[in-house]
Amino acid sequence: MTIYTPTYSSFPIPSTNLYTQLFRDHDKFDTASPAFIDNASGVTLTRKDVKDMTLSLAFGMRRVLGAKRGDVVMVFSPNSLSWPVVAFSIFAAGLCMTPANTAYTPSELAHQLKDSGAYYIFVHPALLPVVVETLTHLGASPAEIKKRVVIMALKREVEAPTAEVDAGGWIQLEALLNKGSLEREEPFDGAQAEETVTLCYSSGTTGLSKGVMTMHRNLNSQILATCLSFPLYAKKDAVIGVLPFYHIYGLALLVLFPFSVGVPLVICPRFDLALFCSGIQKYKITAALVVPPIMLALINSPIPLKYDLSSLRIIMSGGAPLAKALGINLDKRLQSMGAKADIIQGYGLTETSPGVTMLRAEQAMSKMGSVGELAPNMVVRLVDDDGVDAKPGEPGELWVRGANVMKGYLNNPTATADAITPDGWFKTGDIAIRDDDGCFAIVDRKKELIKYKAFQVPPADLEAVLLMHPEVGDVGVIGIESEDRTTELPRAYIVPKSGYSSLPTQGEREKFALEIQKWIEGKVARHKYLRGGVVVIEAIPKSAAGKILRRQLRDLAKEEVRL
Ligand code: 4UV
Repeated sequence: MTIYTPTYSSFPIPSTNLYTQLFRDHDKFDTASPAFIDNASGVTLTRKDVKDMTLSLAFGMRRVLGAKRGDVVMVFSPNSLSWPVVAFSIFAAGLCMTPANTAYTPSELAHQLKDSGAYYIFVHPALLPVVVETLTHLGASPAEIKKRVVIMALKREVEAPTAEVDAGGWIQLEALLNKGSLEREEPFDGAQAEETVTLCYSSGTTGLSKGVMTMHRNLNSQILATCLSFPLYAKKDAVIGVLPFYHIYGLALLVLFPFSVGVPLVICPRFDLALFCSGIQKYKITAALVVPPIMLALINSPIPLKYDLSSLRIIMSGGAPLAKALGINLDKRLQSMGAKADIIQGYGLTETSPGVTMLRAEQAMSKMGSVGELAPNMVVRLVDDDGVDAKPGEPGELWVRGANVMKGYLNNPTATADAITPDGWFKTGDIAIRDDDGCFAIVDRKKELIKYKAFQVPPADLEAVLLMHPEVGDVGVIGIESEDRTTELPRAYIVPKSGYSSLPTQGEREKFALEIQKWIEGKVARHKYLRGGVVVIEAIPKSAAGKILRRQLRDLAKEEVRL
């Protein structure tokens, strides 16, 4: 068996809870320095603010709300100043956080809510209607809804809560603050390292979204590994936080990592290129963590030219493949603007908390397109379909073992057993090649997951919704490459209920396809829309066991003209 090991030395993973890890060096840093800054308003939380509020809110969660150790709390909010405070409080109070994608429709949110068993929901005021509709649909009474929902906004971040929210008598975040401090009332026992601290949702290699049981120790390991592979320094660096905090990439590398090393995070509620660039200029941002579509916008839009981006020293892409040309073009554009940053790439998964590999800054140019070296405390194998080692230099499925690998999928021992071998190898479903310098390139994806601009689109989700359409007999969903080759687009192959021959002309089939494409809008989150089109076919190719043969659909896609 060939096992590839990192060049970084391994280190012991602290067996404390994540709260302790985050605040371990708190007193070493200037506690009056900014920890989180709202990019739009400039409102700032100092490190002291964050610590005080965290302990106070953790107390409020336990003693005012009545949450008990291990309870699951949902967070449903775009990036905001209160986001890290709520997250840190959940960790401090010994609760478990399940952050939800803010684009979710009520039925998607209901799946995560039921599956995770979350009782309390911390929600941004603008998303309250989605939560109310979800809970009502799940049978909660108006009184119960009022007990479970907390409006997630701090007085200092909103002018005033919206009249509707205020009038509704909802529990406000502020009402849970200043009632006491968890530190004084309930000292930590430091024995939670193996407990689940977050439940982010991922479909893994197959099926519907599942709760990924990430342990305190997984995230402790991620934080310490990032200190080696992507070092940031207090007083020198500042990071811009535009990626969604509910996704493991944003959560680990924006919410947790900069804070734990004393570096401020400038928070953007959503991606707005002008606000993003003005934030870089205003706060002299040194590190930007992005996804390839943001890099594309930085290259192609005239907006960045209006700003001074010369403070940037490093830009990291992740979540989806970064084409070498994209990196090179961004480098050129930055240089044309008098800026110079190392453009690197990280690779990981929700299930690996997330870091598996990261390119070193000094290799940015020479290895552009590579996802870099293995992270500390992780080992990998590259294997073929039978679990046999790929020959050196040849592609194979990447299997990973080590400190970042999740405990398993919540309430789903079958999916866990399919994903993790008895000797601890997690099967990523990604095909990689390793070069002679120990750097990896992700060359293909074996699993069914589609990534639309780094957002997960599980085909099974879309198939289940499409089967609810009265005219859909059978369906298979795959991802196709966009014309500009920058992302995958979800595409559905559909067999009409009345049979293929019931739509004998191309015109009828196209009309049906367009109807379906429109019908799905509003029923699923926007990133799952069928941007890759709908194609009517005679039969969905399936194995003897009834499994959709997606490879055959992908072959079909290569031959077809996009509708
Ligand atoms: O579960 P998930 O949605 O997780 C992520 C995690 C992203 C990152 C980004 C930067 C990091 O440093 C890091 O540690 C983690 O997206 O989706 C996991 C799948 O996304 C694809 C791959 O198919 C994973 O199985 N993916 C993620 N990053 C890359 C990638 C990449 N750099 N290149 C190609 N595919």
